[in-house]
Amino acid sequence: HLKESQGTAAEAGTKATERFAASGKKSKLDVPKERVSLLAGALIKAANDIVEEHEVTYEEYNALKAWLIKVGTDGEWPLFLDVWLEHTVEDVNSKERPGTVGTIEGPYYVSNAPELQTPATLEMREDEEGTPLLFHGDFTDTDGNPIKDAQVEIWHADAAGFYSQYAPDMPEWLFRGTVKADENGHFEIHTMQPAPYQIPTDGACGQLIAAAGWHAWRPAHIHIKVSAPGYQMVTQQLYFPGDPHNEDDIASAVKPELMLDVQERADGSGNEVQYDYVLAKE
Ligand code: MBD
Ligand code: FE
Repeated sequence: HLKESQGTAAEAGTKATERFAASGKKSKLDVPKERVSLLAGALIKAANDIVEEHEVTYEEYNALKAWLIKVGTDGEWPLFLDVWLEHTVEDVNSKERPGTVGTIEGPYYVSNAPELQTPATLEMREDEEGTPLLFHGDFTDTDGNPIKDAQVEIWHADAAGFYSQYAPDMPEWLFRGTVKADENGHFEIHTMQPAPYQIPTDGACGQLIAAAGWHAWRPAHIHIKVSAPGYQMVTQQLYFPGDPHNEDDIASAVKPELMLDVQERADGSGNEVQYDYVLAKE
């Protein structure tokens, strides 16, 4: 499947934009007037300060205007914001929460992925490329007691770096699932190790990256949302030691606590990793 076509940045961006518009997140636009004035004012001032400090020319101003318009027409506002801003929003908002560390959600989450009981196998194609990975762990509360009715929502890219529902010709729920832990809070998920991921290079974000001489890579990662009734949800990603992009993730979303300790399975059937979740009460 490494030859599957990626589709265009605008196709993926448009889907991400539509998905965001349809999600509950957008209905929370009732930010109080005082905060809007404070935050929008601070943002506008910061931009004006940059113009003054760096003596921005009209050529540069018009390049910016054209580029911002293209971010919208390519549907890349979710991508742009999640890559270059969400990490700080996540940091600021998770500081006080005890238990398992989180990181950004990114633009490619899809809610209501098929429910699977543990031990679960994520949907994949018959000749799926990659190294099999058995990902397992246990849920406890912050006192070390097992948690009942916990679930792991998991989504990740395939070995070619593509996400189902955001690239053409992929099964709808490929590498996406909602895995129910057992009554002891234990879960087991069979999947394939994802590959490093390059954000789309043919859209507005890719244009910025090329124009600035940056790179478009994120390290290989597995996206997770863990939850249980009465506990705070944790959104995070898990990473693989040795990935060259763990140190220079374009989305600044790697933390040491999110590094997996991957082992080869004794029977040679691929890799295995344990990662435990500690959830804080609501
Ligand atoms: C991704 O897969 C991702 O996780 C983030 C944060 C941004 C772009 C693509
Ligand atoms: Fe991702």
